[in-house]
Amino acid sequence: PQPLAWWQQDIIYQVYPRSHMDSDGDGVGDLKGIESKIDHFVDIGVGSVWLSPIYESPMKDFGYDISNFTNVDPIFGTMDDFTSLSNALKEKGLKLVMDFVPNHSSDLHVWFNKSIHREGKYEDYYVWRDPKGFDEEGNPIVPNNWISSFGGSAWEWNEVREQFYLHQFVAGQPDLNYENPDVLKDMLAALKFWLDLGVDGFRMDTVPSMFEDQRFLDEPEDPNRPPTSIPSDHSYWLHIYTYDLPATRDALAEYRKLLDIYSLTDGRERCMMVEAYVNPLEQLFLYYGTKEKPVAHFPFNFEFIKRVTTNFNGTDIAGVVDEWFEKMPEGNTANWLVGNHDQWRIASRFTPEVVDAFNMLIMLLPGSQVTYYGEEIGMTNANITWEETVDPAGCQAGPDRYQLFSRDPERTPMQWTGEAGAGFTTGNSTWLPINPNYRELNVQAQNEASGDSHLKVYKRVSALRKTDTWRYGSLEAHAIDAGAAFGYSRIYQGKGFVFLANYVDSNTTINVGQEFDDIPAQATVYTTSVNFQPETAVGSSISTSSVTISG
Ligand code: TEU
Repeated sequence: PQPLAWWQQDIIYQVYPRSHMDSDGDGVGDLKGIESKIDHFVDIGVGSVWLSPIYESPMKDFGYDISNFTNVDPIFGTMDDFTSLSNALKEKGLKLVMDFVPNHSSDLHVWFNKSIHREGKYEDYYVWRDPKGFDEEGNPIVPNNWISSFGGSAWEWNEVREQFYLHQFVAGQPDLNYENPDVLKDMLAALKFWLDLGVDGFRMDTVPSMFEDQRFLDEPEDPNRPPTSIPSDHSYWLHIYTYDLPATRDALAEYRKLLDIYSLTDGRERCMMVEAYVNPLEQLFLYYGTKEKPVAHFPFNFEFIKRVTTNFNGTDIAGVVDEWFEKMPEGNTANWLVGNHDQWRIASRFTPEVVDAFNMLIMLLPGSQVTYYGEEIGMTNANITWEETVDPAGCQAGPDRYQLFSRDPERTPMQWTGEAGAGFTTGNSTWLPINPNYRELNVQAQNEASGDSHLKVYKRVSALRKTDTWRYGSLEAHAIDAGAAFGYSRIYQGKGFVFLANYVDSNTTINVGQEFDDIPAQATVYTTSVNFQPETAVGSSISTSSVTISG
């Protein structure tokens, strides 16, 4: 069998830099902090670290609003700190993946200032439109009904240029105009800057937003929108003129080409993963591109987030797995994840008891895997009050609705120890409150636990990804006992393992040999259940004939 590339085999670990580790006591995580925690990455067996944006930014969207694409923000450190981190990761055999935000810059980027003043080639670097007219009070009327993801119109008036500019997120994130080929050229140069520093890959932010239909027509109302829907929940209008236009993939293919040049030159594979919340799967899979014109190595698989909701069971899980493998065009790699900095944490979306089940589920399926920091210890959403809310998605929703939209709860500082500051900071305050459950729920406690812990389970399971059974094993996956459970077997050359999870509050007895084909006598069964039972711990060799998972 073909050897797997690093991004296929080894876990990709997402670090949200503000919340990972604070080296200077200012309450915000930084690059030196991340470097000081490399042992943790090694300890849990991940293979690469993806950093959410660390670029210069006024932080209106906490780094996703970039004022200089080729420098590090002082809150995170210096370029020297970056080089030091990059070298330190390399020394341990870890890859470095950076976030890249192709769709927009900050309104404080020099390009935007030049664009406001119509300076030279920058005049059309952003999406500028005349007002539709002026109302009785003389206020300019927006060009059309396009809305921002965070609520309200996507158009912001600029007094100086006397035009509106487009922003699909906060007003401080003006949309770059990819109709202008110079924009792509300059953005490629920014990407090249980081490639020259040895970066191994990129996560491309909100790519479907890159192009807009040039007729600037009103979006039609979504016929299926619930009567209570509000603009910021994305279901108010359809997004046919502002989202997922075919030109997007042509531009991304140019980014990919640049990566491939680097890979071909020195034989180190550079990887591109793209963030695209797109339905249906056939449409999402276009982001893989083709053999002749590759686009992404993979578009993130958000299906477990979108389709596995409160009252899910094994049938829902099986549905996601089946559909992905059925529809994914041949020659591509699947990928699995259950969280990121925009989504509630697993323990809070469901219950803390399913943390291991989800970690195992996504780590042992064939395909790439992404872990959001803190999921290895089952961190939970923090309770953030309206006064403490800083995320623009929460702030713009207002005091009555912020809890529905704010992404602060899943972005709180990493819980390293039970000491004051959670081992995250020596300072007295942090940019977001530390979840008070850090006293019990932290890396140190889970490492030292006498019994099992989320962390111990995670480590054992991540070690399995380094075996040939995981690498090359077959996959047989299905719901069991009418959806009470879900499981899969992975078999390679007469060896194998079975993953079984019970999702209901009652016992399920599973005859593994009957449920799955060709189970070797010495297969290892990895079970988990709603009530985590240390006796049936992960990786214990259990007789394969019959396994009871208690609910
Ligand atoms: O998110 C893009 C995106 O689709 C978001 O609108 C997402 O649906 C939302 O955050 C859910 O609340 C990316 C980044 O992941 C996000 O953090 C940024 O805020 C956004 O782009 C703008 O750069």
